[in-house]
Amino acid sequence: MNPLIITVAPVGAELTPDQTPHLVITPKKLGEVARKIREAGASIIHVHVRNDDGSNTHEVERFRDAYEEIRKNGDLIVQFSSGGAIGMTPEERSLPLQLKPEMATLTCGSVNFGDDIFENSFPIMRGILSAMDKYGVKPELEIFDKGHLSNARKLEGEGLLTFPQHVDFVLGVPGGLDASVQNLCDLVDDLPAGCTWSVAGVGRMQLTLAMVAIAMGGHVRVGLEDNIYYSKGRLATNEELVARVVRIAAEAGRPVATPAEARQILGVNPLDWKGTGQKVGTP
Ligand code: KMH
Ligand code: ZN
Repeated sequence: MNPLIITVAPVGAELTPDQTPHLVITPKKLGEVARKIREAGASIIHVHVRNDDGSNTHEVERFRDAYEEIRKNGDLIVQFSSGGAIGMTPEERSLPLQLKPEMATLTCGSVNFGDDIFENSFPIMRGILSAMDKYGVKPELEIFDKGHLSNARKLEGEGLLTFPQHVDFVLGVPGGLDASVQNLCDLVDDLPAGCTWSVAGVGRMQLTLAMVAIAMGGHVRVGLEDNIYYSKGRLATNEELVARVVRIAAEAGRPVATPAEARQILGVNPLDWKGTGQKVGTP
């Protein structure tokens, strides 16, 4: 069985500190969480950053500090969010890519997002892709709705993407495709040949879809960005969400990928980081 890649999204942009005491705010705390989730079995960390007061930011310096703290705490693949928070400009969302993270997300289309719209027009997607291309960042295609795969094909037709790619199905956002097993199977059927995929179920479907992905040979994203509960009424930590997936994978006979194995599976460039404290994004 192919090794299971576990991605953790510990922060997100929608959570507020009053919802859970486990929301990570400072880069230092993010580094500590990176160490804990690595020890638990994760291989990718999906990064959003916050100001000290908990509000959202997409400032390059904050990403630099976060990247550095993660690197001090181990070898996780670092994946920046290029989605940011609702209301951020496309330019703001692209700027941290200059730090050359190994990976970054590319949401493949606009989608209703609660009462808001998460805007990803073709010009926005082209702009983010061209920054990724410039800085050698591997995209993870975020698919919130069925049509987003068609949009990715259109970008391929324009020569801006090549397949296969790594794809993450984010299911259950209010306004996006529901988090059902049937929807996941339909999306997997529709994937271009050779793509690898993971699933991020929002809310209580996180666990169900993780179990289904383990059985189907896909990969899994967990973390407080998508779900803050371990079970009904009981708040989760990121590391215990990982530990549960690792236990289920073990029962299913699925080995868990180390970051080095995940780099190989995904074709991510090896670490350009040579030691604790080195600034990233400098030649
Ligand atoms: N916060 C959402 C509006 C991403 O990280 O690329 C977008 C998001 C997707 O979280
Ligand atoms: Zn995100």
